[in-house]
Amino acid sequence: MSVATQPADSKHNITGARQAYYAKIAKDNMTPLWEVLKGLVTPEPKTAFLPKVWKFDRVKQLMLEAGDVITAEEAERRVLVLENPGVPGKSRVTNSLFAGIQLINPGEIADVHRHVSSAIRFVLDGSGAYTAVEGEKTMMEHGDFIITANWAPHDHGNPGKVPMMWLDVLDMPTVNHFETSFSEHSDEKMQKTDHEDGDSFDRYASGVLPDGMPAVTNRSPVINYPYSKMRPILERLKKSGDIDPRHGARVRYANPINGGPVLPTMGAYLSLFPAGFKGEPYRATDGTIFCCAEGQGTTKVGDVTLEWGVNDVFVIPPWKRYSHNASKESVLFSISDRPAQEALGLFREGK
Ligand code: 1HN
Repeated sequence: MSVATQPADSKHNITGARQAYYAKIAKDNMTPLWEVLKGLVTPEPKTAFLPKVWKFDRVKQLMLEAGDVITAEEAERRVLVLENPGVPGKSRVTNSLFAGIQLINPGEIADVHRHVSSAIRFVLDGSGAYTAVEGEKTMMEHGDFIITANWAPHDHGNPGKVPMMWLDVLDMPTVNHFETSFSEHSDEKMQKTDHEDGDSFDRYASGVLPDGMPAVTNRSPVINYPYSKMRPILERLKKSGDIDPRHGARVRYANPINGGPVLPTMGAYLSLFPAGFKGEPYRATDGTIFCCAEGQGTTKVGDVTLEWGVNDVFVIPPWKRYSHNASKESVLFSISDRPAQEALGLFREGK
């Protein structure tokens, strides 16, 4: 008997009738919204992702062991995925972002490829290695922030003497959410680099722009934002007292053409916290990945306290209230999908 033709007095059997009806409509690939509505349209953001810190001492040891079990060439990219413990098996650190640590040993290369996913690198440990992006070969130094935009050819190599490690963050889960992934491998092992190291920074981020250049505005033309250039700016902010009670003395990595985010899908900041900084609480809808470039401190997220030091990486899920404390003068890099949320009108922040 269908629900519609049930006599009014059959209330006692309503559950059975509904179940039968649900089973029936399931065969037509339909399901009742009223059974799932509350879980779909939540009054506040709901997340299965958890706060978590990866300590660099341990990460470094495990990365070096990865160097014993596989070459960079065999792996294509020798990366250990930072898996959020709340959502294992999905290669995600937040719902929209991938994070991993990459190792290139002396003498190794990671050859040329490109993909729709944009990537950023934040350099952790070592020196003497390079990343080549769109014809610019940039040497990697601790704290450098390197972008590889959508479809930009890129390769890495380590002609130096020590292992090189960095944090990779990609918008891959976002690209895969839209089911828009393309990728291709080049036959070249290394791309031809006809732009000297630092070319894109000097060319586009020095207060002038090449005249007549078409203004590409949805991504930054700068390949590397070197730590050696960013760190003194934080010092200026600190000295002039431009210190946000939540975020410290903070700069946003910008597209020098229009001041917008470096990439449409990911935005990044660099924050300095004076020694003894006790941050006010903050929360926002963008799950955020932090990496400590200098110093030592803790970040309180709800009942959890994450302790961090140099090169540790930690993640704060969306809409979880957190506050930073620095025992020493500290610098934190951070990255999230905030530009994407803002473009879609989704971003919210608060106390
Ligand atoms: C990738 O292409 C790189 O080019 C690093 O260095 C990490 C993680 C997932 C997919 C592609 C790289 C990656 C990646």
